[in-house]
Amino acid sequence: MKKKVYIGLASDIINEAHINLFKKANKIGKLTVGLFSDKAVTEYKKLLNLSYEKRYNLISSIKYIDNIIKQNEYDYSKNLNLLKPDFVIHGNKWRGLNGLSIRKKIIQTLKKWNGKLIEVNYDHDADQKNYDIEKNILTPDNRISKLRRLMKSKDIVRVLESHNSLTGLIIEKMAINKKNKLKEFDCMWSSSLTDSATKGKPDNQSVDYSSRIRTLNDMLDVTTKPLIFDADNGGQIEHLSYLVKSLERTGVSSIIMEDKIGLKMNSLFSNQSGAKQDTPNTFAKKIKKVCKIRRSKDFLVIARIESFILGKGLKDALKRAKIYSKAGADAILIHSKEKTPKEIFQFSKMFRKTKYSIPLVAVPSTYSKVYEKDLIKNGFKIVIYANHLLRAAYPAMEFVGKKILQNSRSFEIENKIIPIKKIINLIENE
Ligand code: SPV
Ligand code: MG
Repeated sequence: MKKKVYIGLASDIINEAHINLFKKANKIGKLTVGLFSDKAVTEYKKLLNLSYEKRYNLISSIKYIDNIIKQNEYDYSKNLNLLKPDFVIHGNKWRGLNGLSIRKKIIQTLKKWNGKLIEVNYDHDADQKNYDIEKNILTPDNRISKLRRLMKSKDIVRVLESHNSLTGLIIEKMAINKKNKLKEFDCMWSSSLTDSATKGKPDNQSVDYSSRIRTLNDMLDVTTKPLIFDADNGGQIEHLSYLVKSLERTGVSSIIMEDKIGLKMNSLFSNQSGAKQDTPNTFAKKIKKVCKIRRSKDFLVIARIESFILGKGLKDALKRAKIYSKAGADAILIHSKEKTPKEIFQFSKMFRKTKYSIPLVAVPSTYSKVYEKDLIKNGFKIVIYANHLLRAAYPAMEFVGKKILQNSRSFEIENKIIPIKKIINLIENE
């Protein structure tokens, strides 16, 4: 009987090295490719630029591959136990923070039926080429679709505020290993509060959309992760189509609009007496408009409800959520400035029972004790840490400035700041 060979594939580029590998595997026996789902990929590295379906199409015409199945976890065990291949072929570089433990598990699993792991030499040149090509296939469309794909493949999409390219790079590159799984921020949040504060202006729309979009361009230039744009109330309905067009062209994945009118005021101010909420039906028109004018269905419109911020209560919030969902919103951000998530959890409990239920977004700035697992349990699909990088940077900069003044030199703070070399290495020289 023909031997069975298995190769796990988590790439959106097929190069010569891959083809040679498939060819070799096909000579040994019947080749099954376990194509990694988005979920499996994000367990150990960043989401790929191409969706599972696009990657499936890409490899389905390769004649050396006899069979393609989905591998839904980085851990190979499930598919290996199902298929019992004689051989697994893999490059001799094991990526990801837990790559080596995955390798060990493959060897152990294969042992059960005398199967073997074959490791082939890793091709550095091909890998570098892949990296270069990968950058080029990051079209705005590919980036736009990443948020929806993440919502499908993750328990919760973790979003962190970014106000410039450097914070974008921090979000792009930071990852930790927790319980043998990769943990990272999936997406950037372009916050009106921190973008304005970075420019020394109040969060009242004095920084106009042109300036906001310039910041977006800077961030998107050097990153590959998706971005959600805080559009305040979206501005005039007559101007929305120009805004949406610019956002889609730059590769932004989502617009969040809040249902407030008049001079904009940040929602975390305790005194909201000057702030007014739009009528639900007028605001719904803005949602409908975005749905109509967006080019990509993957460009998500998220409606932000300010009822709790303005003391209007649960009933008003639920009434609005239903109207906004009916108007075509892809998700609801239910905002709150309470110390606990009690009111947003009450909201989600009721809302999720209705036929208008759509994914929920939380911004736990004031109720920061809440764990992500509790947000997940209560039906939240996106969590936005809305201002934290700026809040971290500001006191650090003040501290250093003061210390230089006090000491009349900078030596004392050398061990509190990163070496210049590290900053240089942070930035890729293309
Ligand atoms: C922002 O980050 O700009 C937001 C969230 O809109 S909040 O500051 O809570 O209004
Ligand atoms: Mg804002």
